[in-house]
Amino acid sequence: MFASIENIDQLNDFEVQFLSKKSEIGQISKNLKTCSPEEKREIGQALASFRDEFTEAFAKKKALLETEMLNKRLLEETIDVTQQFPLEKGTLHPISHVQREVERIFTSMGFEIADGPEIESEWHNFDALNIPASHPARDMQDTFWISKKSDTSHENFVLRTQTSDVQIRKMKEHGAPIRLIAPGRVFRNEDVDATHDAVFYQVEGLLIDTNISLAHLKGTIETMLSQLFARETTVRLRPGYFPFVEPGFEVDFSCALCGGQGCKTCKNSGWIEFMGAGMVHPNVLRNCDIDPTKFSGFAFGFGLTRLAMMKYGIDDIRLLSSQKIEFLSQF
Ligand code: FA5
Repeated sequence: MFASIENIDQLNDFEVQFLSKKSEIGQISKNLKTCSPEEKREIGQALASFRDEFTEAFAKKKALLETEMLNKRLLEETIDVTQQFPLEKGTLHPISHVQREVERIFTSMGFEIADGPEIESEWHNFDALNIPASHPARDMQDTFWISKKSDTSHENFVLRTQTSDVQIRKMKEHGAPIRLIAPGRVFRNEDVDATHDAVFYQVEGLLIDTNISLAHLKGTIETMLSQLFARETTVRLRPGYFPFVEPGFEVDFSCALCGGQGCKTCKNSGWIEFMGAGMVHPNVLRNCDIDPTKFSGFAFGFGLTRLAMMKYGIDDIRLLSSQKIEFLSQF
Protein backbone atom coordinates (compact mmCIF):
# COMPACT_ATOMS: atom_id res chain seq x y z
CA MET A 1 0.00 0.00 0.00
CA PHE A 2 2.86 2.38 0.85
CA ALA A 3 5.25 1.13 -1.85
CA SER A 4 5.07 4.19 -4.12
CA ILE A 5 5.56 6.70 -1.24
CA GLU A 6 8.97 8.32 -1.37
CA ASN A 7 9.04 10.89 1.42
CA ILE A 8 7.42 12.02 4.69
CA ASP A 9 5.24 14.68 2.98
CA GLN A 10 3.75 12.10 0.65
CA LEU A 11 3.20 9.81 3.61
CA ASN A 12 1.33 12.52 5.57
CA ASP A 13 -0.86 13.25 2.51
CA PHE A 14 -1.57 9.54 2.25
CA GLU A 15 -2.68 9.43 5.89
CA VAL A 16 -5.05 12.35 5.37
CA GLN A 17 -6.40 10.71 2.24
CA PHE A 18 -7.24 7.50 4.12
CA LEU A 19 -8.03 8.45 7.70
CA SER A 20 -9.30 12.06 7.75
CA LYS A 21 -13.00 12.83 8.19
CA LYS A 22 -13.26 13.65 4.49
CA SER A 23 -11.71 10.35 3.40
CA GLU A 24 -13.80 7.37 2.33
CA ILE A 25 -13.14 5.71 5.68
CA GLY A 26 -14.19 8.94 7.40
CA GLN A 27 -17.38 9.00 5.41
CA ILE A 28 -18.15 5.37 6.27
CA SER A 29 -17.59 6.11 9.97
CA LYS A 30 -19.84 9.12 9.72
CA ASN A 31 -22.61 7.15 8.06
CA LEU A 32 -22.32 4.33 10.57
CA LYS A 33 -25.01 5.83 12.78
CA THR A 34 -27.61 5.14 10.07
CA CYS A 35 -26.82 1.41 10.08
CA SER A 36 -28.50 -1.41 12.00
CA PRO A 37 -26.75 -2.64 15.19
CA GLU A 38 -25.42 -5.75 13.41
CA GLU A 39 -24.10 -3.71 10.49
CA LYS A 40 -22.56 -1.24 12.99
CA ARG A 41 -20.74 -4.05 14.79
CA GLU A 42 -19.54 -5.71 11.58
CA ILE A 43 -18.49 -2.52 9.79
CA GLY A 44 -17.10 -1.00 13.03
CA GLN A 45 -14.83 -4.05 13.58
CA ALA A 46 -13.67 -3.92 9.95
CA LEU A 47 -12.90 -0.20 10.30
CA ALA A 48 -11.01 -0.73 13.58
CA SER A 49 -8.86 -3.53 12.17
CA PHE A 50 -8.18 -1.41 9.04
CA ARG A 51 -7.12 1.51 11.27
CA ASP A 52 -4.84 -0.76 13.32
CA GLU A 53 -3.19 -2.23 10.25
CA PHE A 54 -2.90 1.15 8.62
CA THR A 55 -1.36 2.74 11.76
CA GLU A 56 1.18 -0.05 12.10
CA ALA A 57 2.17 0.08 8.42
CA PHE A 58 2.27 3.88 8.60
CA ALA A 59 4.66 3.83 11.58
CA LYS A 60 6.95 1.30 9.86
CA LYS A 61 7.04 3.33 6.66
CA LYS A 62 7.71 6.54 8.61
CA ALA A 63 10.65 4.96 10.46
CA LEU A 64 12.04 3.66 7.16
CA LEU A 65 11.76 7.04 5.46
CA GLU A 66 13.40 8.80 8.43
CA THR A 67 16.32 6.38 8.40
CA GLU A 68 16.74 6.90 4.65
CA MET A 69 16.67 10.69 5.11
CA LEU A 70 19.28 10.55 7.89
CA ASN A 71 21.60 8.35 5.83
CA LYS A 72 21.27 10.72 2.88
CA ARG A 73 22.10 13.72 5.09
CA LEU A 74 25.07 11.97 6.64
CA LEU A 75 26.42 11.19 3.18
CA GLU A 76 25.95 14.79 2.06
CA GLU A 77 27.59 16.24 5.17
CA THR A 78 30.52 13.85 5.40
CA ILE A 79 33.96 15.53 5.45
CA ASP A 80 36.92 13.66 4.06
CA VAL A 81 39.57 14.46 6.64
CA THR A 82 42.24 12.85 4.49
CA GLN A 83 41.57 15.17 1.53
CA GLN A 84 44.67 17.21 0.60
CA PHE A 85 44.51 20.96 -0.09
CA PRO A 86 47.27 22.89 -1.86
CA LEU A 87 48.55 24.84 1.20
CA GLU A 88 51.18 27.59 0.88
CA LYS A 89 54.09 26.62 3.12
CA GLY A 90 55.67 29.45 5.12
CA THR A 91 59.40 30.02 5.35
CA LEU A 92 61.71 31.56 7.93
CA HIS A 93 62.65 35.21 7.50
CA PRO A 94 66.22 35.61 6.15
CA ILE A 95 67.24 37.37 9.40
CA SER A 96 65.93 34.37 11.39
CA HIS A 97 67.90 32.01 9.16
CA VAL A 98 71.15 33.90 9.81
CA GLN A 99 70.37 34.35 13.51
CA ARG A 100 69.85 30.60 13.95
CA GLU A 101 73.07 29.86 12.09
CA VAL A 102 75.03 32.39 14.19
CA GLU A 103 73.52 30.96 17.40
CA ARG A 104 74.40 27.42 16.34
CA ILE A 105 78.03 28.36 15.68
CA PHE A 106 78.48 30.31 18.92
CA THR A 107 76.80 27.69 21.11
CA SER A 108 79.17 25.12 19.60
CA MET A 109 82.00 27.32 20.96
CA GLY A 110 80.46 27.35 24.44
CA PHE A 111 78.64 30.70 24.27
CA GLU A 112 75.20 31.10 25.81
CA ILE A 113 72.34 32.95 24.13
CA ALA A 114 71.18 35.92 26.20
CA ASP A 115 68.27 38.31 25.87
CA GLY A 116 67.39 41.76 27.16
CA PRO A 117 64.48 44.21 27.05
CA GLU A 118 63.88 46.47 24.05
CA ILE A 119 62.73 49.26 26.35
CA GLU A 120 65.87 49.85 28.34
CA SER A 121 67.00 52.18 31.12
CA GLU A 122 69.35 55.01 30.22
CA TRP A 123 71.81 53.52 32.69
CA HIS A 124 72.02 50.11 30.96
CA ASN A 125 72.00 51.55 27.44
CA PHE A 126 74.51 54.36 28.07
CA ASP A 127 75.92 55.19 31.54
CA ALA A 128 77.05 51.70 32.55
CA LEU A 129 78.74 51.40 29.15
CA ASN A 130 80.93 54.36 30.01
CA ILE A 131 78.80 56.79 27.97
CA PRO A 132 77.66 59.46 30.49
CA ALA A 133 75.04 62.06 29.56
CA SER A 134 77.50 64.64 28.26
CA HIS A 135 79.52 62.15 26.18
CA PRO A 136 79.67 62.95 22.43
CA ALA A 137 79.33 59.20 21.60
CA ARG A 138 75.63 59.53 22.49
CA ASP A 139 75.13 61.71 19.42
CA MET A 140 76.13 58.82 17.16
CA GLN A 141 73.04 56.89 18.24
CA ASP A 142 70.13 59.28 17.70
CA THR A 143 67.86 57.91 20.38
CA PHE A 144 64.11 57.35 20.82
CA TRP A 145 63.44 58.39 24.41
CA ILE A 146 60.36 57.14 26.25
CA SER A 147 58.36 60.05 27.61
CA LYS A 148 57.85 59.93 31.36
CA LYS A 149 54.32 59.38 32.66
CA SER A 150 55.02 60.98 36.00
CA ASP A 151 57.90 62.79 37.65
CA THR A 152 58.08 60.22 40.44
CA SER A 153 60.36 57.97 38.36
CA HIS A 154 64.00 58.97 38.54
CA GLU A 155 65.12 56.76 35.67
CA ASN A 156 64.92 57.61 31.98
CA PHE A 157 64.05 54.92 29.45
CA VAL A 158 64.93 54.53 25.78
CA LEU A 159 64.27 52.12 22.92
CA ARG A 160 67.66 50.45 23.17
CA THR A 161 70.09 51.69 20.55
CA GLN A 162 72.43 48.70 20.81
CA THR A 163 72.48 45.18 22.20
CA SER A 164 75.48 46.12 24.40
CA ASP A 165 72.97 46.69 27.23
CA VAL A 166 72.74 42.89 27.59
CA GLN A 167 76.48 42.77 28.52
CA ILE A 168 75.71 44.94 31.52
CA ARG A 169 72.61 43.04 32.60
CA LYS A 170 74.29 39.63 32.39
CA MET A 171 77.58 40.65 34.02
CA LYS A 172 75.55 42.18 36.87
CA GLU A 173 73.48 39.00 37.19
CA HIS A 174 76.21 36.34 36.81
CA GLY A 175 79.58 38.05 37.32
CA ALA A 176 82.68 36.48 35.71
CA PRO A 177 83.64 34.26 33.96
CA ILE A 178 80.94 34.74 31.35
CA ARG A 179 80.57 33.88 27.67
CA LEU A 180 77.47 34.95 25.74
CA ILE A 181 75.98 36.33 22.58
CA ALA A 182 72.85 38.49 22.59
CA PRO A 183 70.96 38.80 19.32
CA GLY A 184 68.19 41.39 19.34
CA ARG A 185 66.33 44.32 17.85
CA VAL A 186 67.60 47.86 18.27
CA PHE A 187 66.21 51.27 17.37
CA ARG A 188 67.78 54.50 16.13
CA ASN A 189 66.27 57.66 14.73
CA GLU A 190 67.97 57.15 11.35
CA ASP A 191 67.20 58.48 7.90
CA VAL A 192 66.22 55.25 6.19
CA ASP A 193 68.00 54.36 2.92
CA ALA A 194 69.18 51.19 1.16
CA THR A 195 71.70 50.34 3.92
CA HIS A 196 70.23 52.08 7.01
CA ASP A 197 67.02 51.28 8.83
CA ALA A 198 65.59 52.78 12.02
CA VAL A 199 64.81 49.30 13.39
CA PHE A 200 67.43 46.63 12.82
CA TYR A 201 69.04 43.60 14.43
CA GLN A 202 72.42 43.32 16.11
CA VAL A 203 74.35 40.54 17.83
CA GLU A 204 76.40 41.40 20.89
CA GLY A 205 79.21 39.11 22.00
CA LEU A 206 80.94 39.05 25.38
CA LEU A 207 83.64 36.86 26.84
CA ILE A 208 85.16 37.63 30.26
CA ASP A 209 87.63 35.30 31.89
CA THR A 210 91.27 35.23 32.98
CA ASN A 211 94.11 35.66 30.46
CA ILE A 212 91.90 36.70 27.54
CA SER A 213 93.58 38.52 24.68
CA LEU A 214 92.71 40.05 21.30
CA ALA A 215 93.89 36.83 19.67
CA HIS A 216 90.86 35.09 21.22
CA LEU A 217 88.59 37.74 19.75
CA LYS A 218 90.15 37.40 16.29
CA GLY A 219 90.01 33.59 16.38
CA THR A 220 86.39 33.57 17.57
CA ILE A 221 85.20 35.89 14.81
CA GLU A 222 87.20 34.12 12.10
CA THR A 223 85.71 30.79 13.18
CA MET A 224 82.19 32.21 13.13
CA LEU A 225 82.52 33.81 9.68
CA SER A 226 84.34 30.85 8.11
CA GLN A 227 81.51 28.56 9.21
CA LEU A 228 78.78 30.99 8.23
CA PHE A 229 80.13 31.54 4.70
CA ALA A 230 81.50 27.99 4.39
CA ARG A 231 84.89 29.30 3.27
CA GLU A 232 88.13 30.30 4.99
CA THR A 233 87.61 33.90 6.13
CA THR A 234 90.21 36.19 7.69
CA VAL A 235 89.65 39.21 9.88
CA ARG A 236 91.58 42.46 10.26
CA LEU A 237 91.37 44.99 13.07
CA ARG A 238 91.60 48.75 12.57
CA PRO A 239 91.66 51.19 15.49
CA GLY A 240 88.12 52.33 16.34
CA TYR A 241 86.53 54.18 19.20
CA PHE A 242 83.75 52.86 21.41
CA PRO A 243 83.69 54.21 24.99
CA PHE A 244 83.02 50.76 26.50
CA VAL A 245 86.14 49.06 25.11
CA GLU A 246 89.84 49.85 25.38
CA PRO A 247 91.54 49.32 23.01
CA GLY A 248 88.67 49.49 20.51
CA PHE A 249 88.54 48.31 16.89
CA GLU A 250 86.60 48.29 13.69
CA VAL A 251 86.64 44.74 12.39
CA ASP A 252 86.67 43.89 8.67
CA PHE A 253 86.58 40.44 7.09
CA SER A 254 87.94 39.20 3.79
CA CYS A 255 85.15 39.37 1.22
CA ALA A 256 83.27 36.07 1.26
CA LEU A 257 82.14 36.50 -2.34
CA CYS A 258 85.51 37.04 -4.05
CA GLY A 259 87.77 35.60 -1.35
CA GLY A 260 89.57 38.96 -1.02
CA GLN A 261 90.33 39.39 -4.74
CA GLY A 262 88.05 42.44 -5.10
CA CYS A 263 84.46 42.58 -6.40
CA LYS A 264 81.35 44.78 -6.48
CA THR A 265 80.28 43.73 -2.95
CA CYS A 266 83.59 44.74 -1.34
CA LYS A 267 83.99 47.74 -3.65
CA ASN A 268 87.17 46.14 -5.01
CA SER A 269 88.92 46.45 -1.65
CA GLY A 270 88.78 42.73 -0.79
CA TRP A 271 87.48 43.66 2.70
CA ILE A 272 84.03 44.15 4.18
CA GLU A 273 83.42 46.38 7.20
CA PHE A 274 81.77 44.19 9.76
CA MET A 275 81.58 45.34 13.36
CA GLY A 276 82.88 47.16 16.41
CA ALA A 277 84.87 45.29 19.05
CA GLY A 278 87.55 45.59 21.70
CA MET A 279 88.67 44.65 25.18
CA VAL A 280 85.98 45.51 27.74
CA HIS A 281 86.83 48.81 29.47
CA PRO A 282 87.78 48.47 33.19
CA ASN A 283 85.11 51.07 34.06
CA VAL A 284 82.44 48.81 32.53
CA LEU A 285 83.69 45.82 34.52
CA ARG A 286 83.66 47.90 37.71
CA ASN A 287 80.10 49.10 36.92
CA CYS A 288 79.14 45.43 36.88
CA ASP A 289 80.97 44.60 40.12
CA ILE A 290 83.75 42.63 38.36
CA ASP A 291 87.33 43.22 39.47
CA PRO A 292 89.35 44.36 36.37
CA THR A 293 92.60 43.33 38.04
CA LYS A 294 91.41 39.72 38.05
CA PHE A 295 89.28 39.46 34.93
CA SER A 296 89.42 40.82 31.39
CA GLY A 297 87.78 39.99 28.10
CA PHE A 298 86.43 41.12 24.79
CA ALA A 299 83.12 42.39 23.48
CA PHE A 300 81.89 42.83 19.95
CA GLY A 301 78.72 43.96 18.21
CA PHE A 302 77.70 43.40 14.61
CA GLY A 303 74.64 44.13 12.50
CA LEU A 304 72.67 40.92 11.99
CA THR A 305 70.48 42.64 9.42
CA ARG A 306 73.54 43.70 7.42
CA LEU A 307 74.99 40.19 7.75
CA ALA A 308 71.78 38.71 6.31
CA MET A 309 72.01 41.19 3.43
CA MET A 310 75.59 40.09 2.74
CA LYS A 311 74.86 36.39 3.00
CA TYR A 312 71.88 36.50 0.65
CA GLY A 313 73.03 39.34 -1.64
CA ILE A 314 70.13 41.63 -0.66
CA ASP A 315 70.89 45.13 -1.89
CA ASP A 316 68.15 47.09 -0.10
CA ILE A 317 67.63 46.80 3.67
CA ARG A 318 64.01 47.98 3.31
CA LEU A 319 63.06 44.68 1.62
CA LEU A 320 63.69 42.91 4.93
CA SER A 321 60.86 44.73 6.68
CA SER A 322 58.64 45.03 3.59
CA GLN A 323 56.56 41.87 4.23
CA LYS A 324 56.56 41.26 0.46
CA ILE A 325 55.64 37.60 -0.04
CA GLU A 326 57.40 37.37 -3.43
CA PHE A 327 60.63 38.52 -1.71
CA LEU A 328 60.29 36.49 1.50
CA SER A 329 59.25 33.24 -0.17
CA GLN A 330 62.69 32.98 -1.81
CA PHE A 331 64.29 31.97 1.50
C1 FA5 B 1 77.50 49.52 18.17
O1 FA5 B 1 76.27 49.54 18.19
C2 FA5 B 1 78.28 48.91 19.29
N1 FA5 B 1 77.40 48.58 20.37
C3 FA5 B 1 79.06 47.71 18.81
C4 FA5 B 1 80.09 47.25 19.76
C5 FA5 B 1 79.81 46.25 20.68
C6 FA5 B 1 81.38 47.80 19.75
C7 FA5 B 1 80.78 45.83 21.58
C8 FA5 B 1 82.35 47.38 20.62
C9 FA5 B 1 82.04 46.38 21.54
P1 FA5 B 1 77.66 50.53 15.79
O2 FA5 B 1 76.86 51.72 16.04
O3 FA5 B 1 78.81 50.66 14.86
O4 FA5 B 1 78.22 49.87 17.11
O5 FA5 B 1 76.69 49.40 15.23
C10 FA5 B 1 77.11 48.06 15.06
C11 FA5 B 1 76.61 47.50 13.74
O6 FA5 B 1 75.22 47.72 13.62
C12 FA5 B 1 77.19 48.18 12.54
O7 FA5 B 1 78.43 47.62 12.20
C13 FA5 B 1 76.17 47.90 11.47
O8 FA5 B 1 76.35 46.62 10.89
C14 FA5 B 1 74.88 47.86 12.24
N2 FA5 B 1 74.13 49.12 12.05
C15 FA5 B 1 74.37 50.33 12.61
N3 FA5 B 1 73.45 51.23 12.20
C16 FA5 B 1 72.60 50.58 11.38
C17 FA5 B 1 71.43 50.95 10.65
N4 FA5 B 1 70.91 52.16 10.72
N5 FA5 B 1 70.81 50.01 9.90
C18 FA5 B 1 71.30 48.75 9.84
N6 FA5 B 1 72.39 48.32 10.52
C19 FA5 B 1 73.04 49.22 11.27
